Amino acid sequence: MITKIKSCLNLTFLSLILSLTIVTSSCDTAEDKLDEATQNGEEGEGNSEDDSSSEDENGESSGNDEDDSKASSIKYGEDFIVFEPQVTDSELGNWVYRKKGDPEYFDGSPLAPINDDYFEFEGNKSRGGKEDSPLVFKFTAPKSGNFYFAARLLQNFEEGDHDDYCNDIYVKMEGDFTSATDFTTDQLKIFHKFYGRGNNKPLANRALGTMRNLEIKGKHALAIYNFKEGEEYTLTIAGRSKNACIDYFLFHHESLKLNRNISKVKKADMAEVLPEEYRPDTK
Ligand SMILES: [Ca+2]
Repeated sequence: MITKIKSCLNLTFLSLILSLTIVTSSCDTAEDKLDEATQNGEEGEGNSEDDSSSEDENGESSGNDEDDSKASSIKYGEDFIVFEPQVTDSELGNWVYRKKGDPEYFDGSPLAPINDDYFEFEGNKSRGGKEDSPLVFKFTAPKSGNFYFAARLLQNFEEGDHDDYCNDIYVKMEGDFTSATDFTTDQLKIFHKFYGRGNNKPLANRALGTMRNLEIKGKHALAIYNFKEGEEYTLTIAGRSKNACIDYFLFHHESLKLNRNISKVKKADMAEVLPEEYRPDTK
């Protein structure tokens, strides 16, 4: 009898444990569900993070709005192409986009940088260095023939710099072109120094001027490319000397004879000596 009661109690105890186990396991299930819910919640937060990152993207797009404020496009004429460095999609690396209001920005005189902005190279030394921070520009030739290449230059000198410092970059060209200068086509396809000098008459130590010469193995010549109408070309520039600043680039067809205007004036500022249509459009 006692044994029977014991077995009965054991059975009751067992069923109690079983029930508890079921309750507990159902609690686990509930916890699991809570966990799942939390995970979902986290995923939800993740989503909201995604949302916030899309807000960031929007933020970036407001950054892009800022970019828009610096946005510039390639201006095509019948026989010229002009563009500011900020049209590039490349990573800027050691190039800095300077705009009026930046404490480092230099206004220039008598003609300020077009659109009150320019790119300044902050790598290397002011006397030069190796190719750094390449920027790529793609454009289509509006006409066949020989195009001179020029860049409006600002030499943002530092104390002690010579006037031939901060005055060069590297350039190379890709596409279906031939050389129209003293260098071979193959030489124009790899980086070489492209340099100029500023007009420092109105200023003691800073100048806006023109880059238009290549230097290859001690030889100097104008940068002239023979393009084919409708073909796309890729110009790549890279930083060479620190504090060399580029306001804009111009390819001008030889029939325009613009190079004469630049050659007539010592240390000419291309923006000053060429008609206004050969400058980038202003905003
Ligand atoms: Ca500019």
